[in-house]
Amino acid sequence: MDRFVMTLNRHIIEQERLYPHATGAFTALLTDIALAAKIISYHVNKAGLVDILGKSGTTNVFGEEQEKLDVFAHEIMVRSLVHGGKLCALASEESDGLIPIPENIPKGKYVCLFDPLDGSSNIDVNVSIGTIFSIYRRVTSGDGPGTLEDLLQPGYKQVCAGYVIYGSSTMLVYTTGTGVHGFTLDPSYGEFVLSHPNIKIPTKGKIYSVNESYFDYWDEGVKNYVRWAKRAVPSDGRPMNSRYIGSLVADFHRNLLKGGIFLYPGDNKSPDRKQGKLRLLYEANPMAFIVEQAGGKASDGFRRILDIQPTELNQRTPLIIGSKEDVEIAEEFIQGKRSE
Ligand code: AHM
Ligand code: MG
Repeated sequence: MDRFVMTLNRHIIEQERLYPHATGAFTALLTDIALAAKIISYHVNKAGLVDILGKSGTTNVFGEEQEKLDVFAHEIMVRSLVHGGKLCALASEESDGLIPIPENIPKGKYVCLFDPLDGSSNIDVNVSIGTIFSIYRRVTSGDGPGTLEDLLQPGYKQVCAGYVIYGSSTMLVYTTGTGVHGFTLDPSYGEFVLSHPNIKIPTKGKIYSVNESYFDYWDEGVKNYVRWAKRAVPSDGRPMNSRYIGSLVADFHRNLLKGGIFLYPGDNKSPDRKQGKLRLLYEANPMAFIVEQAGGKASDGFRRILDIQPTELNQRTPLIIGSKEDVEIAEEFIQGKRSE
């Protein structure tokens, strides 16, 4: 089929045909997520008009209460997803605990976890931000409400993961375990169109992406890796290039297409940062599933991210993710197997 006319909807349907017992639940779920993404995208694009329309927490010229964009994105995701009858529970980085499906709505066989607007502190300065999502099959039997057990699954059990990046254009990138595919929103007719089929991350990249202001708080292994990455050794392509936006979806997306490594290690700046900042279920797992499907790697320095058994919804994890060789080199430093 001509690439130009491959819309997200058609693509999902074709992917679902690969599974003879598929019920169409998946198509419905991803369609709901794509609709939420279009609504959020529209509002993110309008965010620069806050000075005209009124800032969050105030009233706009029409006397209406303004909502913070990340809270708004959370509500749009929940409203788009709860009514479809395909989910038995949800969880969002923007809310504590399991989000139940209302009583009058049938409970489906999937759960969805999401970060509705990651990097939202960047909205004010017009930096790309994103929505990240992750879908699992429920593990509890029956068709009753889902439980925490359904949500606390290791990442290798994901059946779908993706993100939407609100950047110079809006893109939705997703995997169902058969490669990674990227769709760009054509604003003229409001459709996501296949623009990046079967994305593969280069095996080795030139970019390292980390918040170096935490350098003094890192373990020696992380320090040694970053020292290695920036040392000038032209024969093996170093120094690597430093690029850090501070918006996970944007940093990850660039590295996925160009190759490289993103690190958010733990540090000792304060006791709650031992495991870094990023959340296993809402940020690390979906990105790890995507990067592996693209031929890359994701680790906490010692373990494959997708093998970690979560114990709580808000669990944090160090994240080292990107091109396979780059992540493997970083792991060697972090594990103390090499120091230069
Ligand atoms: P958020 O979920 O509160 O938006 O925070 C997550 C963001 C990521 O997008 C980004 O990688 C990280 O925080 C940046 O943190 P830092 O400013 O510590 O480098
Ligand atoms: Mg986040």
